Amino acid sequence: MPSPDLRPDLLIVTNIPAPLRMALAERFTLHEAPMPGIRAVVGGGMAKVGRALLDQLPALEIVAIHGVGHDRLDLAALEARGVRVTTTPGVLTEDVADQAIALMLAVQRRIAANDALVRRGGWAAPLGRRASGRRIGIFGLGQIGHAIALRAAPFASELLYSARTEKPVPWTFVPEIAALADASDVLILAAPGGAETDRIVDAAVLERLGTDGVLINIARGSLVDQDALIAALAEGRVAGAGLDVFAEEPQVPEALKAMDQVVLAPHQGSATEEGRTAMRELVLANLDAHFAGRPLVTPLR
Ligand code: 8YV
Repeated sequence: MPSPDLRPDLLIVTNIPAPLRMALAERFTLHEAPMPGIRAVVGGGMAKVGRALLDQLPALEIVAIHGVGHDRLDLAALEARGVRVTTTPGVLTEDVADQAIALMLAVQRRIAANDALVRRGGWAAPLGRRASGRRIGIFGLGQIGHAIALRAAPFASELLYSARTEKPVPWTFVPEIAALADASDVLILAAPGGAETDRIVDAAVLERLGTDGVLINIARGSLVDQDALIAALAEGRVAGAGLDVFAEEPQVPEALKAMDQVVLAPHQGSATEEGRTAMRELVLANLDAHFAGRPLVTPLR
């Protein structure tokens, strides 16, 4: 462990778990605001690092993301300045996929609403919907989308997916999201955020999902036109939604909180003891490798 004055300066740009902060504090001098000596930045998958911040960090060498998302990093600007970027792929895939399936089942079987009912002393519950035998569409078939597909397949009468290109998988490729929504009873979003997917689930896509349709989002809130979703849910133009992510986290619209056909989670996809331990270790391994002059463990590119 370097002596306190020799510890490199590190800037934390989002909320990070306390155990990660403690481990970083053993190796680095931590900062919450930019200063010229900063050599490393750490943040979650929602971390924003753009030109305005980079201009204040002339000594920056590495951005180590605690997560797989990097849609709010200006990768071109980082590359132009020779700043290295790492994420934590692989170690959260299964947990995020589990969360997608948990939300899918919870919405269809009214798990959250019924839990609240019983806690209020109630017993007479409205019927749910059968969760098996559904047409399940997955938008985005990267590592996480693929892991969701493996879990969803036993529930599906047909499993469909959208991706940039067709993949060597036994599921039906539907390139365009509106057509995917049309052919699905459950639409699960598993694609990265960013300009390409910004509000790609709009009123028209929700219309195609239809009155029996359920939307599950474990990706990014930015993929969904949240106002259009609220309107579609309120008017019964889609049946329900399971949402782990929102347009302006941590804000969740009151309208969504009031709907019992919706299951809400505070961005918990990767939030397991095991997943977060592995994510933390990977962030530290990447930073240790960088500052020891060794190859990065999981460089973004
Ligand atoms: C985390 C995420 O909740 O991986 C991502 O991109 O959004 C989540 O796994 C977040 O990064 C926690 O720091």
